[in-house]
Amino acid sequence: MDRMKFLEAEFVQGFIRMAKDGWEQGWHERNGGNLSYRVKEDEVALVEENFDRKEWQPIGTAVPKLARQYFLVTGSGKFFRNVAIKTEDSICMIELDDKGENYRIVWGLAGGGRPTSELPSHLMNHEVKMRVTNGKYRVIYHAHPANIIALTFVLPLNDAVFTRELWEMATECPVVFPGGIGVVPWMVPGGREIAVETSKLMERYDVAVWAHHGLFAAGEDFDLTFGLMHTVEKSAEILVKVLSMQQGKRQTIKVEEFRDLAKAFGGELPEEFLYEKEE
Ligand code: 2HA
Ligand code: ZN
Repeated sequence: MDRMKFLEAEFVQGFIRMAKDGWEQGWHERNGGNLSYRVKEDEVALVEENFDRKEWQPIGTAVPKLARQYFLVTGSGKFFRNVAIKTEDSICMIELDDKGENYRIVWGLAGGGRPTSELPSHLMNHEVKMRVTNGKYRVIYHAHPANIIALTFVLPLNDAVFTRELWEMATECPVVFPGGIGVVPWMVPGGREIAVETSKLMERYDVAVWAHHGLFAAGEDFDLTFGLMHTVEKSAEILVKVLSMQQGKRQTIKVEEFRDLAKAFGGELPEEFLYEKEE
């Protein structure tokens, strides 16, 4: 395969486009949010000649299953707004050591800096998702969409309630995230503890809410991961509108209708989310 300039590589272009799309959605005020992509071996080979390896730094957690893998990640304190404009200063590519305990920057953050403050959460989520999807999932995305955050002030912080309420607000939701959605209670961001809690939820879900903070989504590629974030936030927006118009819903999608939907799409929806509600 021909070697190429870093910024021309398709995976780098995909990363840039996703950051731009997230900014345009209004999900990334100031330095809010972060994005990471687990780079394929042939993609590493394609851009390797551009590398300038910096010194090893501790990750702050151990991800042994990700040893020696490469990731493209946003920088700590960097603005999504700038990813497409000042790419080399806003993102970096990192390499993990053979224990999965340290990383080093191999490209980017030209003006200095570190990878995202949520690196432990990103890497622990990657480690879980790589295992449970047999290596298929490569993208972890954290954003601050306003409507899903608003709901964490009025709904109980409970996986079943968030799943069911979001499923009800748009028929495509149970098709897009049939596994449901997890909820992490408020915690201090940026460390190992919140990373551990989030990665436990990622064993089962592709998407997890951080109460009063934002959303984490995981997926196979940029389109699917962005699309998941977008679908969840759109559904949250509809719920916020409904709750703003009147107390409760006049009508909604019923439990039997969810079962019909599952049948029509040849999937299954976990029964624990199809509980009977008190009217
Ligand atoms: O500023 O979103 O969670 C980046 C973040 C921290
Ligand atoms: Zn955040």
